[in-house]
Amino acid sequence: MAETQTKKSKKDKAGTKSSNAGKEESLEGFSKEELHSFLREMLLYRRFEEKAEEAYAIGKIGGFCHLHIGQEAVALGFIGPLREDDYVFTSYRDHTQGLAKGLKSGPVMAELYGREGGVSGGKGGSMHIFGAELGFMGGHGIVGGQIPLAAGVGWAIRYRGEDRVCLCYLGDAAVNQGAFHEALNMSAVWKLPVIYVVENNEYGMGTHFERVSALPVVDRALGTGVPAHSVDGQDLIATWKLMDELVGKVRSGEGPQYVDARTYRFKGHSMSDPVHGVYRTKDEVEEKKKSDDPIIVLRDRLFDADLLTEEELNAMDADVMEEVDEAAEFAENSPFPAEEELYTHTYAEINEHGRLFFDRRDR
Ligand SMILES: Cc1ncc(C[n+]2csc(CCOP(=O)(O)OP(=O)(O)O)c2C)c(N)n1
Ligand SMILES: [Mg+2]
Repeated sequence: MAETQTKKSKKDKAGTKSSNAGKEESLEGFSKEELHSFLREMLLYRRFEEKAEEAYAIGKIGGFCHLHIGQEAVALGFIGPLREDDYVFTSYRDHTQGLAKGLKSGPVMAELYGREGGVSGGKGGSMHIFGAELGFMGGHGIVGGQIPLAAGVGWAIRYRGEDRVCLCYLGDAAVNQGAFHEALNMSAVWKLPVIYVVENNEYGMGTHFERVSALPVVDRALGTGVPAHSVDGQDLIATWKLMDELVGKVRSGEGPQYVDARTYRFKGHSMSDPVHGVYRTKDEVEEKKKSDDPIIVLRDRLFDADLLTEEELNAMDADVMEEVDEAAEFAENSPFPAEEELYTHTYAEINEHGRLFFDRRDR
């Protein structure tokens, strides 16, 4: 993301400085240290994903790999205000949310590389980043599959009388799944402590949301009784503030909430897809990258408020680059899982007749 390093003055001259119109959420309430940590965190996600992209291109990562580039503020803005013992569920576009919930970059990268040191032992890959001990409940490849699971965890929280919160991310295309409506309805009836966040990046693979929905994303919770909100998901500060407020409501027993987080994917649907293809224009993507890059939006706001210098930004970037290089090195040095691992963490065993049967041995 060379653009992040571009000098502000240069950008101003070129007239390409990110437009902060409508993105003037006050920085009040955040210390300079906090704001710097936000920027560093989002830079880490970006550099991590760029490294994954590079590793995929040279065959170090195989299978599916969906990047979150462009959507970083949605990861940090919703997970940041949570407590360590809160839960997070997400879809297959899951690397940065795992990092945001506290997973280390080395084991996340090793999972992408399919190595033993990965967070899922190298057997889950990009779509199955997990960290149950940190409340990070995955990484789900079935569109909408995580929604009823999150409702189930919400129910468990209530049953145990805890004040934890469960955050459930889903893509815009997932609101057309039956499970979405069933889970939201039950969540409202039982006042479950779940916050459903739609990462509304406008597309489900190559299909624009308007082609598959008569109503906008924010209205799709209508009829379930779950209160709905819409936020500029490219504005970290606005996103963080909204989430902070919602977490307070949910923790105090008000029941579920629903958020339409308006965002945009800067890369193709997955690593095997073109950046724009025929479903959106190159200009559309370029325009969004210029006006709506969440890292540039925050960076420029800090520059404008004299809360960040070029030197500080460069040092921050060098620091995350080093962390990401170390993550790749960690992945590289981790062995592939042993062959016997094919038979662990699975429900199946081969019985004496050579047939596959369900098995609960390792659970
Ligand atoms: C039940 C199901 N149907 C279809 C697919 C194939 N599929 C994978 S991703 C995807 C699009 C999902 O888009 P969205 O929910 O908007 O998430 P995004 O990729 O934009 O993050 C589809 C249809 C799937 N994985 N699961
Ligand atoms: Mg989408």
